[in-house]
Amino acid sequence: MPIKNYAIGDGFLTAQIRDETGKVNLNDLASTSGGELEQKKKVFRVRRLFELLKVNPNLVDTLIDWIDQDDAPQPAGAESLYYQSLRPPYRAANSPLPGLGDLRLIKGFTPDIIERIEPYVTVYPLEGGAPMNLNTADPIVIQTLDPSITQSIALEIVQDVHTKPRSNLIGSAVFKKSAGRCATTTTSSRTISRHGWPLP
Ligand SMILES: [Ca+2]
Repeated sequence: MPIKNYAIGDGFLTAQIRDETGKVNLNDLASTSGGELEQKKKVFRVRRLFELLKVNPNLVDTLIDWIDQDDAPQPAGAESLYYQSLRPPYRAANSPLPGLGDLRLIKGFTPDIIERIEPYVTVYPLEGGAPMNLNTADPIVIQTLDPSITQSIALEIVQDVHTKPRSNLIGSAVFKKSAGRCATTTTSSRTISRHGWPLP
Protein backbone atom coordinates (compact mmCIF):
# COMPACT_ATOMS: atom_id res chain seq x y z
CA MET A 1 0.00 0.00 0.00
CA PRO A 2 1.66 3.27 -1.08
CA ILE A 3 2.00 6.30 1.22
CA LYS A 4 0.55 9.38 -0.49
CA ASN A 5 1.02 13.02 0.53
CA TYR A 6 1.99 12.21 4.15
CA ALA A 7 2.63 15.54 5.90
CA ILE A 8 6.20 15.70 7.13
CA GLY A 9 7.82 19.00 8.21
CA ASP A 10 7.07 21.67 5.61
CA GLY A 11 6.32 19.18 2.85
CA PHE A 12 4.61 15.94 1.93
CA LEU A 13 5.99 12.43 1.53
CA THR A 14 4.84 9.95 -1.15
CA ALA A 15 6.43 6.50 -1.06
CA GLN A 16 5.82 2.92 -2.09
CA ILE A 17 7.69 -0.23 -1.01
CA ARG A 18 8.16 -2.90 -3.68
CA ASP A 19 9.65 -6.36 -3.32
CA GLU A 20 12.57 -6.60 -5.76
CA THR A 21 12.86 -10.37 -5.32
CA GLY A 22 9.65 -10.85 -7.30
CA LYS A 23 11.39 -9.59 -10.45
CA VAL A 24 13.97 -10.90 -12.93
CA ASN A 25 17.45 -9.90 -11.74
CA LEU A 26 19.50 -8.61 -14.68
CA ASN A 27 22.67 -9.05 -12.62
CA ASP A 28 22.05 -12.80 -12.72
CA LEU A 29 23.71 -12.50 -16.14
CA ALA A 30 26.99 -11.69 -14.37
CA SER A 31 26.68 -14.39 -11.74
CA THR A 32 28.85 -17.44 -12.44
CA SER A 33 27.48 -19.53 -9.58
CA GLY A 34 26.03 -22.88 -10.60
CA GLY A 35 28.18 -23.56 -13.66
CA GLU A 36 27.64 -23.24 -17.41
CA LEU A 37 24.22 -24.94 -17.56
CA GLU A 38 22.85 -22.69 -14.82
CA GLN A 39 24.26 -19.66 -16.61
CA LYS A 40 22.47 -20.65 -19.83
CA LYS A 41 19.21 -20.85 -17.91
CA LYS A 42 19.71 -17.37 -16.47
CA VAL A 43 20.30 -16.00 -19.97
CA PHE A 44 17.24 -17.89 -21.23
CA ARG A 45 15.06 -16.31 -18.54
CA VAL A 46 16.01 -12.77 -19.50
CA ARG A 47 15.61 -13.56 -23.22
CA ARG A 48 12.15 -15.04 -22.56
CA LEU A 49 11.16 -11.96 -20.56
CA PHE A 50 12.18 -9.72 -23.45
CA GLU A 51 10.24 -11.88 -25.92
CA LEU A 52 7.13 -11.74 -23.71
CA LEU A 53 7.45 -7.94 -23.55
CA LYS A 54 7.94 -7.69 -27.35
CA VAL A 55 11.52 -6.48 -26.91
CA ASN A 56 14.27 -7.77 -29.24
CA PRO A 57 15.84 -10.70 -27.29
CA ASN A 58 19.19 -10.02 -28.99
CA LEU A 59 19.50 -7.04 -26.64
CA VAL A 60 20.37 -9.59 -23.95
CA ASP A 61 23.72 -9.98 -25.73
CA THR A 62 24.56 -6.28 -25.27
CA LEU A 63 23.41 -6.53 -21.67
CA ILE A 64 25.69 -9.53 -21.02
CA ASP A 65 28.65 -7.70 -22.58
CA TRP A 66 28.02 -4.63 -20.43
CA ILE A 67 28.01 -6.76 -17.27
CA ASP A 68 30.55 -9.53 -17.90
CA GLN A 69 34.20 -8.90 -17.10
CA ASP A 70 35.68 -9.68 -20.51
CA ASP A 71 35.92 -7.57 -23.67
CA ALA A 72 34.86 -10.36 -26.05
CA PRO A 73 31.50 -9.42 -27.62
CA GLN A 74 28.52 -11.80 -27.77
CA PRO A 75 27.15 -12.50 -31.31
CA ALA A 76 24.76 -9.51 -31.13
CA GLY A 77 26.61 -7.70 -28.37
CA ALA A 78 28.88 -4.68 -27.91
CA GLU A 79 31.97 -4.18 -25.79
CA SER A 80 34.22 -1.16 -25.11
CA LEU A 81 35.38 -1.11 -28.75
CA TYR A 82 31.86 -0.02 -29.75
CA TYR A 83 31.32 2.45 -26.90
CA GLN A 84 34.68 4.10 -27.52
CA SER A 85 33.54 4.90 -31.06
CA LEU A 86 30.71 7.08 -29.67
CA ARG A 87 30.91 10.81 -28.95
CA PRO A 88 31.60 11.22 -26.11
CA PRO A 89 33.32 7.84 -25.84
CA TYR A 90 33.07 5.64 -22.79
CA ARG A 91 33.83 2.06 -21.81
CA ALA A 92 31.59 -0.93 -21.03
CA ALA A 93 31.20 -1.22 -17.26
CA ASN A 94 32.21 -4.91 -17.24
CA SER A 95 30.58 -5.16 -13.79
CA PRO A 96 27.07 -5.63 -12.33
CA LEU A 97 24.52 -2.86 -12.89
CA PRO A 98 24.36 -0.61 -9.78
CA GLY A 99 20.90 0.62 -10.84
CA LEU A 100 18.43 0.49 -13.73
CA GLY A 101 19.45 4.05 -14.69
CA ASP A 102 22.63 2.65 -16.27
CA LEU A 103 20.58 0.78 -18.88
CA ARG A 104 20.46 4.02 -20.91
CA LEU A 105 24.22 3.65 -21.51
CA ILE A 106 23.88 0.24 -23.16
CA LYS A 107 23.60 -0.13 -26.94
CA GLY A 108 20.02 -0.58 -28.09
CA PHE A 109 18.32 0.27 -24.79
CA THR A 110 16.09 3.15 -25.88
CA PRO A 111 13.89 5.04 -23.37
CA ASP A 112 10.85 3.18 -24.73
CA ILE A 113 12.46 -0.24 -24.17
CA ILE A 114 13.68 0.70 -20.70
CA GLU A 115 10.19 1.88 -19.75
CA ARG A 116 8.74 -1.42 -21.02
CA ILE A 117 11.07 -3.71 -19.04
CA GLU A 118 11.49 -1.63 -15.85
CA PRO A 119 8.41 -2.98 -13.97
CA TYR A 120 9.68 -6.56 -14.32
CA VAL A 121 13.43 -6.32 -13.73
CA THR A 122 15.75 -5.51 -10.85
CA VAL A 123 19.49 -5.28 -10.15
CA TYR A 124 19.21 -6.61 -6.58
CA PRO A 125 21.02 -8.39 -5.15
CA LEU A 126 23.98 -7.05 -7.15
CA GLU A 127 25.78 -10.40 -6.96
CA GLY A 128 22.72 -12.19 -8.46
CA GLY A 129 21.70 -15.76 -7.72
CA ALA A 130 18.85 -15.03 -5.27
CA PRO A 131 15.68 -17.19 -5.38
CA MET A 132 12.52 -15.53 -6.68
CA ASN A 133 9.66 -14.65 -4.35
CA LEU A 134 6.59 -16.01 -6.12
CA ASN A 135 4.31 -14.31 -3.61
CA THR A 136 5.10 -10.96 -5.25
CA ALA A 137 6.02 -11.97 -8.81
CA ASP A 138 4.04 -10.72 -11.80
CA PRO A 139 2.55 -13.44 -14.07
CA ILE A 140 4.97 -12.41 -16.84
CA VAL A 141 7.91 -12.94 -14.48
CA ILE A 142 6.54 -16.37 -13.50
CA GLN A 143 6.38 -17.30 -17.19
CA THR A 144 10.14 -16.79 -17.47
CA LEU A 145 10.74 -19.67 -15.04
CA ASP A 146 9.94 -22.33 -17.61
CA PRO A 147 8.86 -22.30 -21.29
CA SER A 148 5.94 -24.60 -20.48
CA ILE A 149 4.33 -22.03 -18.17
CA THR A 150 1.69 -20.34 -20.31
CA GLN A 151 -0.04 -17.05 -19.49
CA SER A 152 -3.12 -18.86 -18.14
CA ILE A 153 -1.02 -21.14 -15.92
CA ALA A 154 0.92 -18.13 -14.57
CA LEU A 155 -2.31 -16.27 -13.81
CA GLU A 156 -3.66 -19.31 -12.01
CA ILE A 157 -0.49 -19.59 -9.91
CA VAL A 158 -0.67 -15.89 -8.98
CA GLN A 159 -4.33 -16.20 -8.04
CA ASP A 160 -3.53 -19.19 -5.81
CA VAL A 161 -0.61 -17.38 -4.17
CA HIS A 162 -2.74 -14.33 -3.43
CA THR A 163 -5.35 -16.54 -1.81
CA LYS A 164 -2.86 -18.41 0.32
CA PRO A 165 0.66 -16.88 0.45
CA ARG A 166 3.20 -19.61 1.08
CA SER A 167 6.85 -20.49 0.85
CA ASN A 168 6.20 -23.86 -0.77
CA LEU A 169 4.14 -24.03 -3.95
CA ILE A 170 5.31 -27.43 -5.15
CA GLY A 171 2.76 -29.28 -3.03
CA SER A 172 -0.14 -26.91 -3.70
CA ALA A 173 -3.13 -28.14 -5.65
CA VAL A 174 -2.82 -25.42 -8.28
CA PHE A 175 0.85 -26.20 -8.87
CA LYS A 176 0.16 -29.92 -9.32
CA LYS A 177 -2.69 -29.08 -11.68
CA SER A 178 -0.54 -26.59 -13.59
CA ALA A 179 2.46 -28.90 -13.72
CA GLY A 180 0.21 -31.66 -14.99
CA ARG A 181 -0.67 -29.52 -17.98
CA CYS A 182 2.99 -28.94 -18.79
CA ALA A 183 4.57 -31.11 -21.46
CA THR A 184 7.27 -32.45 -19.15
CA THR A 185 5.82 -32.44 -15.68
CA THR A 186 8.74 -33.81 -13.69
CA THR A 187 11.36 -31.94 -15.65
CA SER A 188 9.37 -28.74 -15.37
CA SER A 189 9.12 -29.00 -11.60
CA ARG A 190 12.84 -29.64 -11.25
CA THR A 191 13.72 -26.85 -13.63
CA ILE A 192 11.51 -24.40 -11.80
CA SER A 193 13.11 -25.42 -8.53
CA ARG A 194 16.60 -24.81 -9.86
CA HIS A 195 15.48 -21.41 -11.05
CA GLY A 196 14.44 -20.41 -7.55
CA TRP A 197 11.09 -22.07 -6.92
CA PRO A 198 11.01 -22.84 -3.20
CA LEU A 199 11.61 -26.51 -2.61
CA PRO A 200 9.57 -28.48 -0.06
CA1 LIG B 1 32.15 -7.17 -21.01
